[in-house]
Amino acid sequence: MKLKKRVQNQLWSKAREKTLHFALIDPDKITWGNIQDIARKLESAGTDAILVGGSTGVTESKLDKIIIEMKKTVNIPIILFPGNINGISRHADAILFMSLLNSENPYFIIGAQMLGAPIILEYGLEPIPTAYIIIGYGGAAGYVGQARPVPFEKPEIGVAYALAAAMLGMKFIYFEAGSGSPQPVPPTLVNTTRKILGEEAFIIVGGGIRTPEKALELARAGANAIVTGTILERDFEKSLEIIKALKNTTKEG
Ligand code: 1GP
Repeated sequence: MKLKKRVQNQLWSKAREKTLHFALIDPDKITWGNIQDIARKLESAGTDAILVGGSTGVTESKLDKIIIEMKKTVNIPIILFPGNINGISRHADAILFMSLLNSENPYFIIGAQMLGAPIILEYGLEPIPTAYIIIGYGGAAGYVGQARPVPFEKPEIGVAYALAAAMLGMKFIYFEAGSGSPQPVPPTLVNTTRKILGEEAFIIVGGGIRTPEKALELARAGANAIVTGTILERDFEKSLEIIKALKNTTKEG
């Protein structure tokens, strides 16, 4: 078995230059206009990948439809962001193959992965091994995933999860405050994780990021990629501002 690595390699190499932006599209929440037009605007503003997925209301046929449409117009990778095994589409470029480390239910730590792995292999999708750690608010992902969220004011517990993930060989670490969270994850969580794990970790941060200032603060703390979802649905122009702000981040040294 030889698993693909093309998307991961592309993300690592782009992340050496700047902090990336991932636009999250929830198939259950798209109410706005033309999906092709949206994807084209996101790509031309500078987003680096489109994540597709959500915690509720996702079906494979909805995913297929959205992804086929977007692929007609954009070249950036389209990466699945599954909440369960119904979040797999053969048309995507890759899938965040996540383990929800702080779930209280082993199904979300390894059960869904066991069910999904043969399907991913059959579809020839690239799995991106990702530790998913839910912090604070949690939102639908926290509720559905039966997480015991790490308190916002206890970032050291989040760091310990990231450290355990690294020791288990996971390179991608996703700190999730939950979609629509009143606040993003604390920058100190990102900063401390970066200090301990160094450049070996690809840190993704999402949940509650709705302004360029917050996105830049987390970028400065050491995030490799910033995910925004809700702001795309609520204020599309604002989401383009976030993307453009991140486009101008450059790595020191
Ligand atoms: C949710 O991290 C993502 O899984 C994005 O969160 O919808 O708050 O941008 P928002």
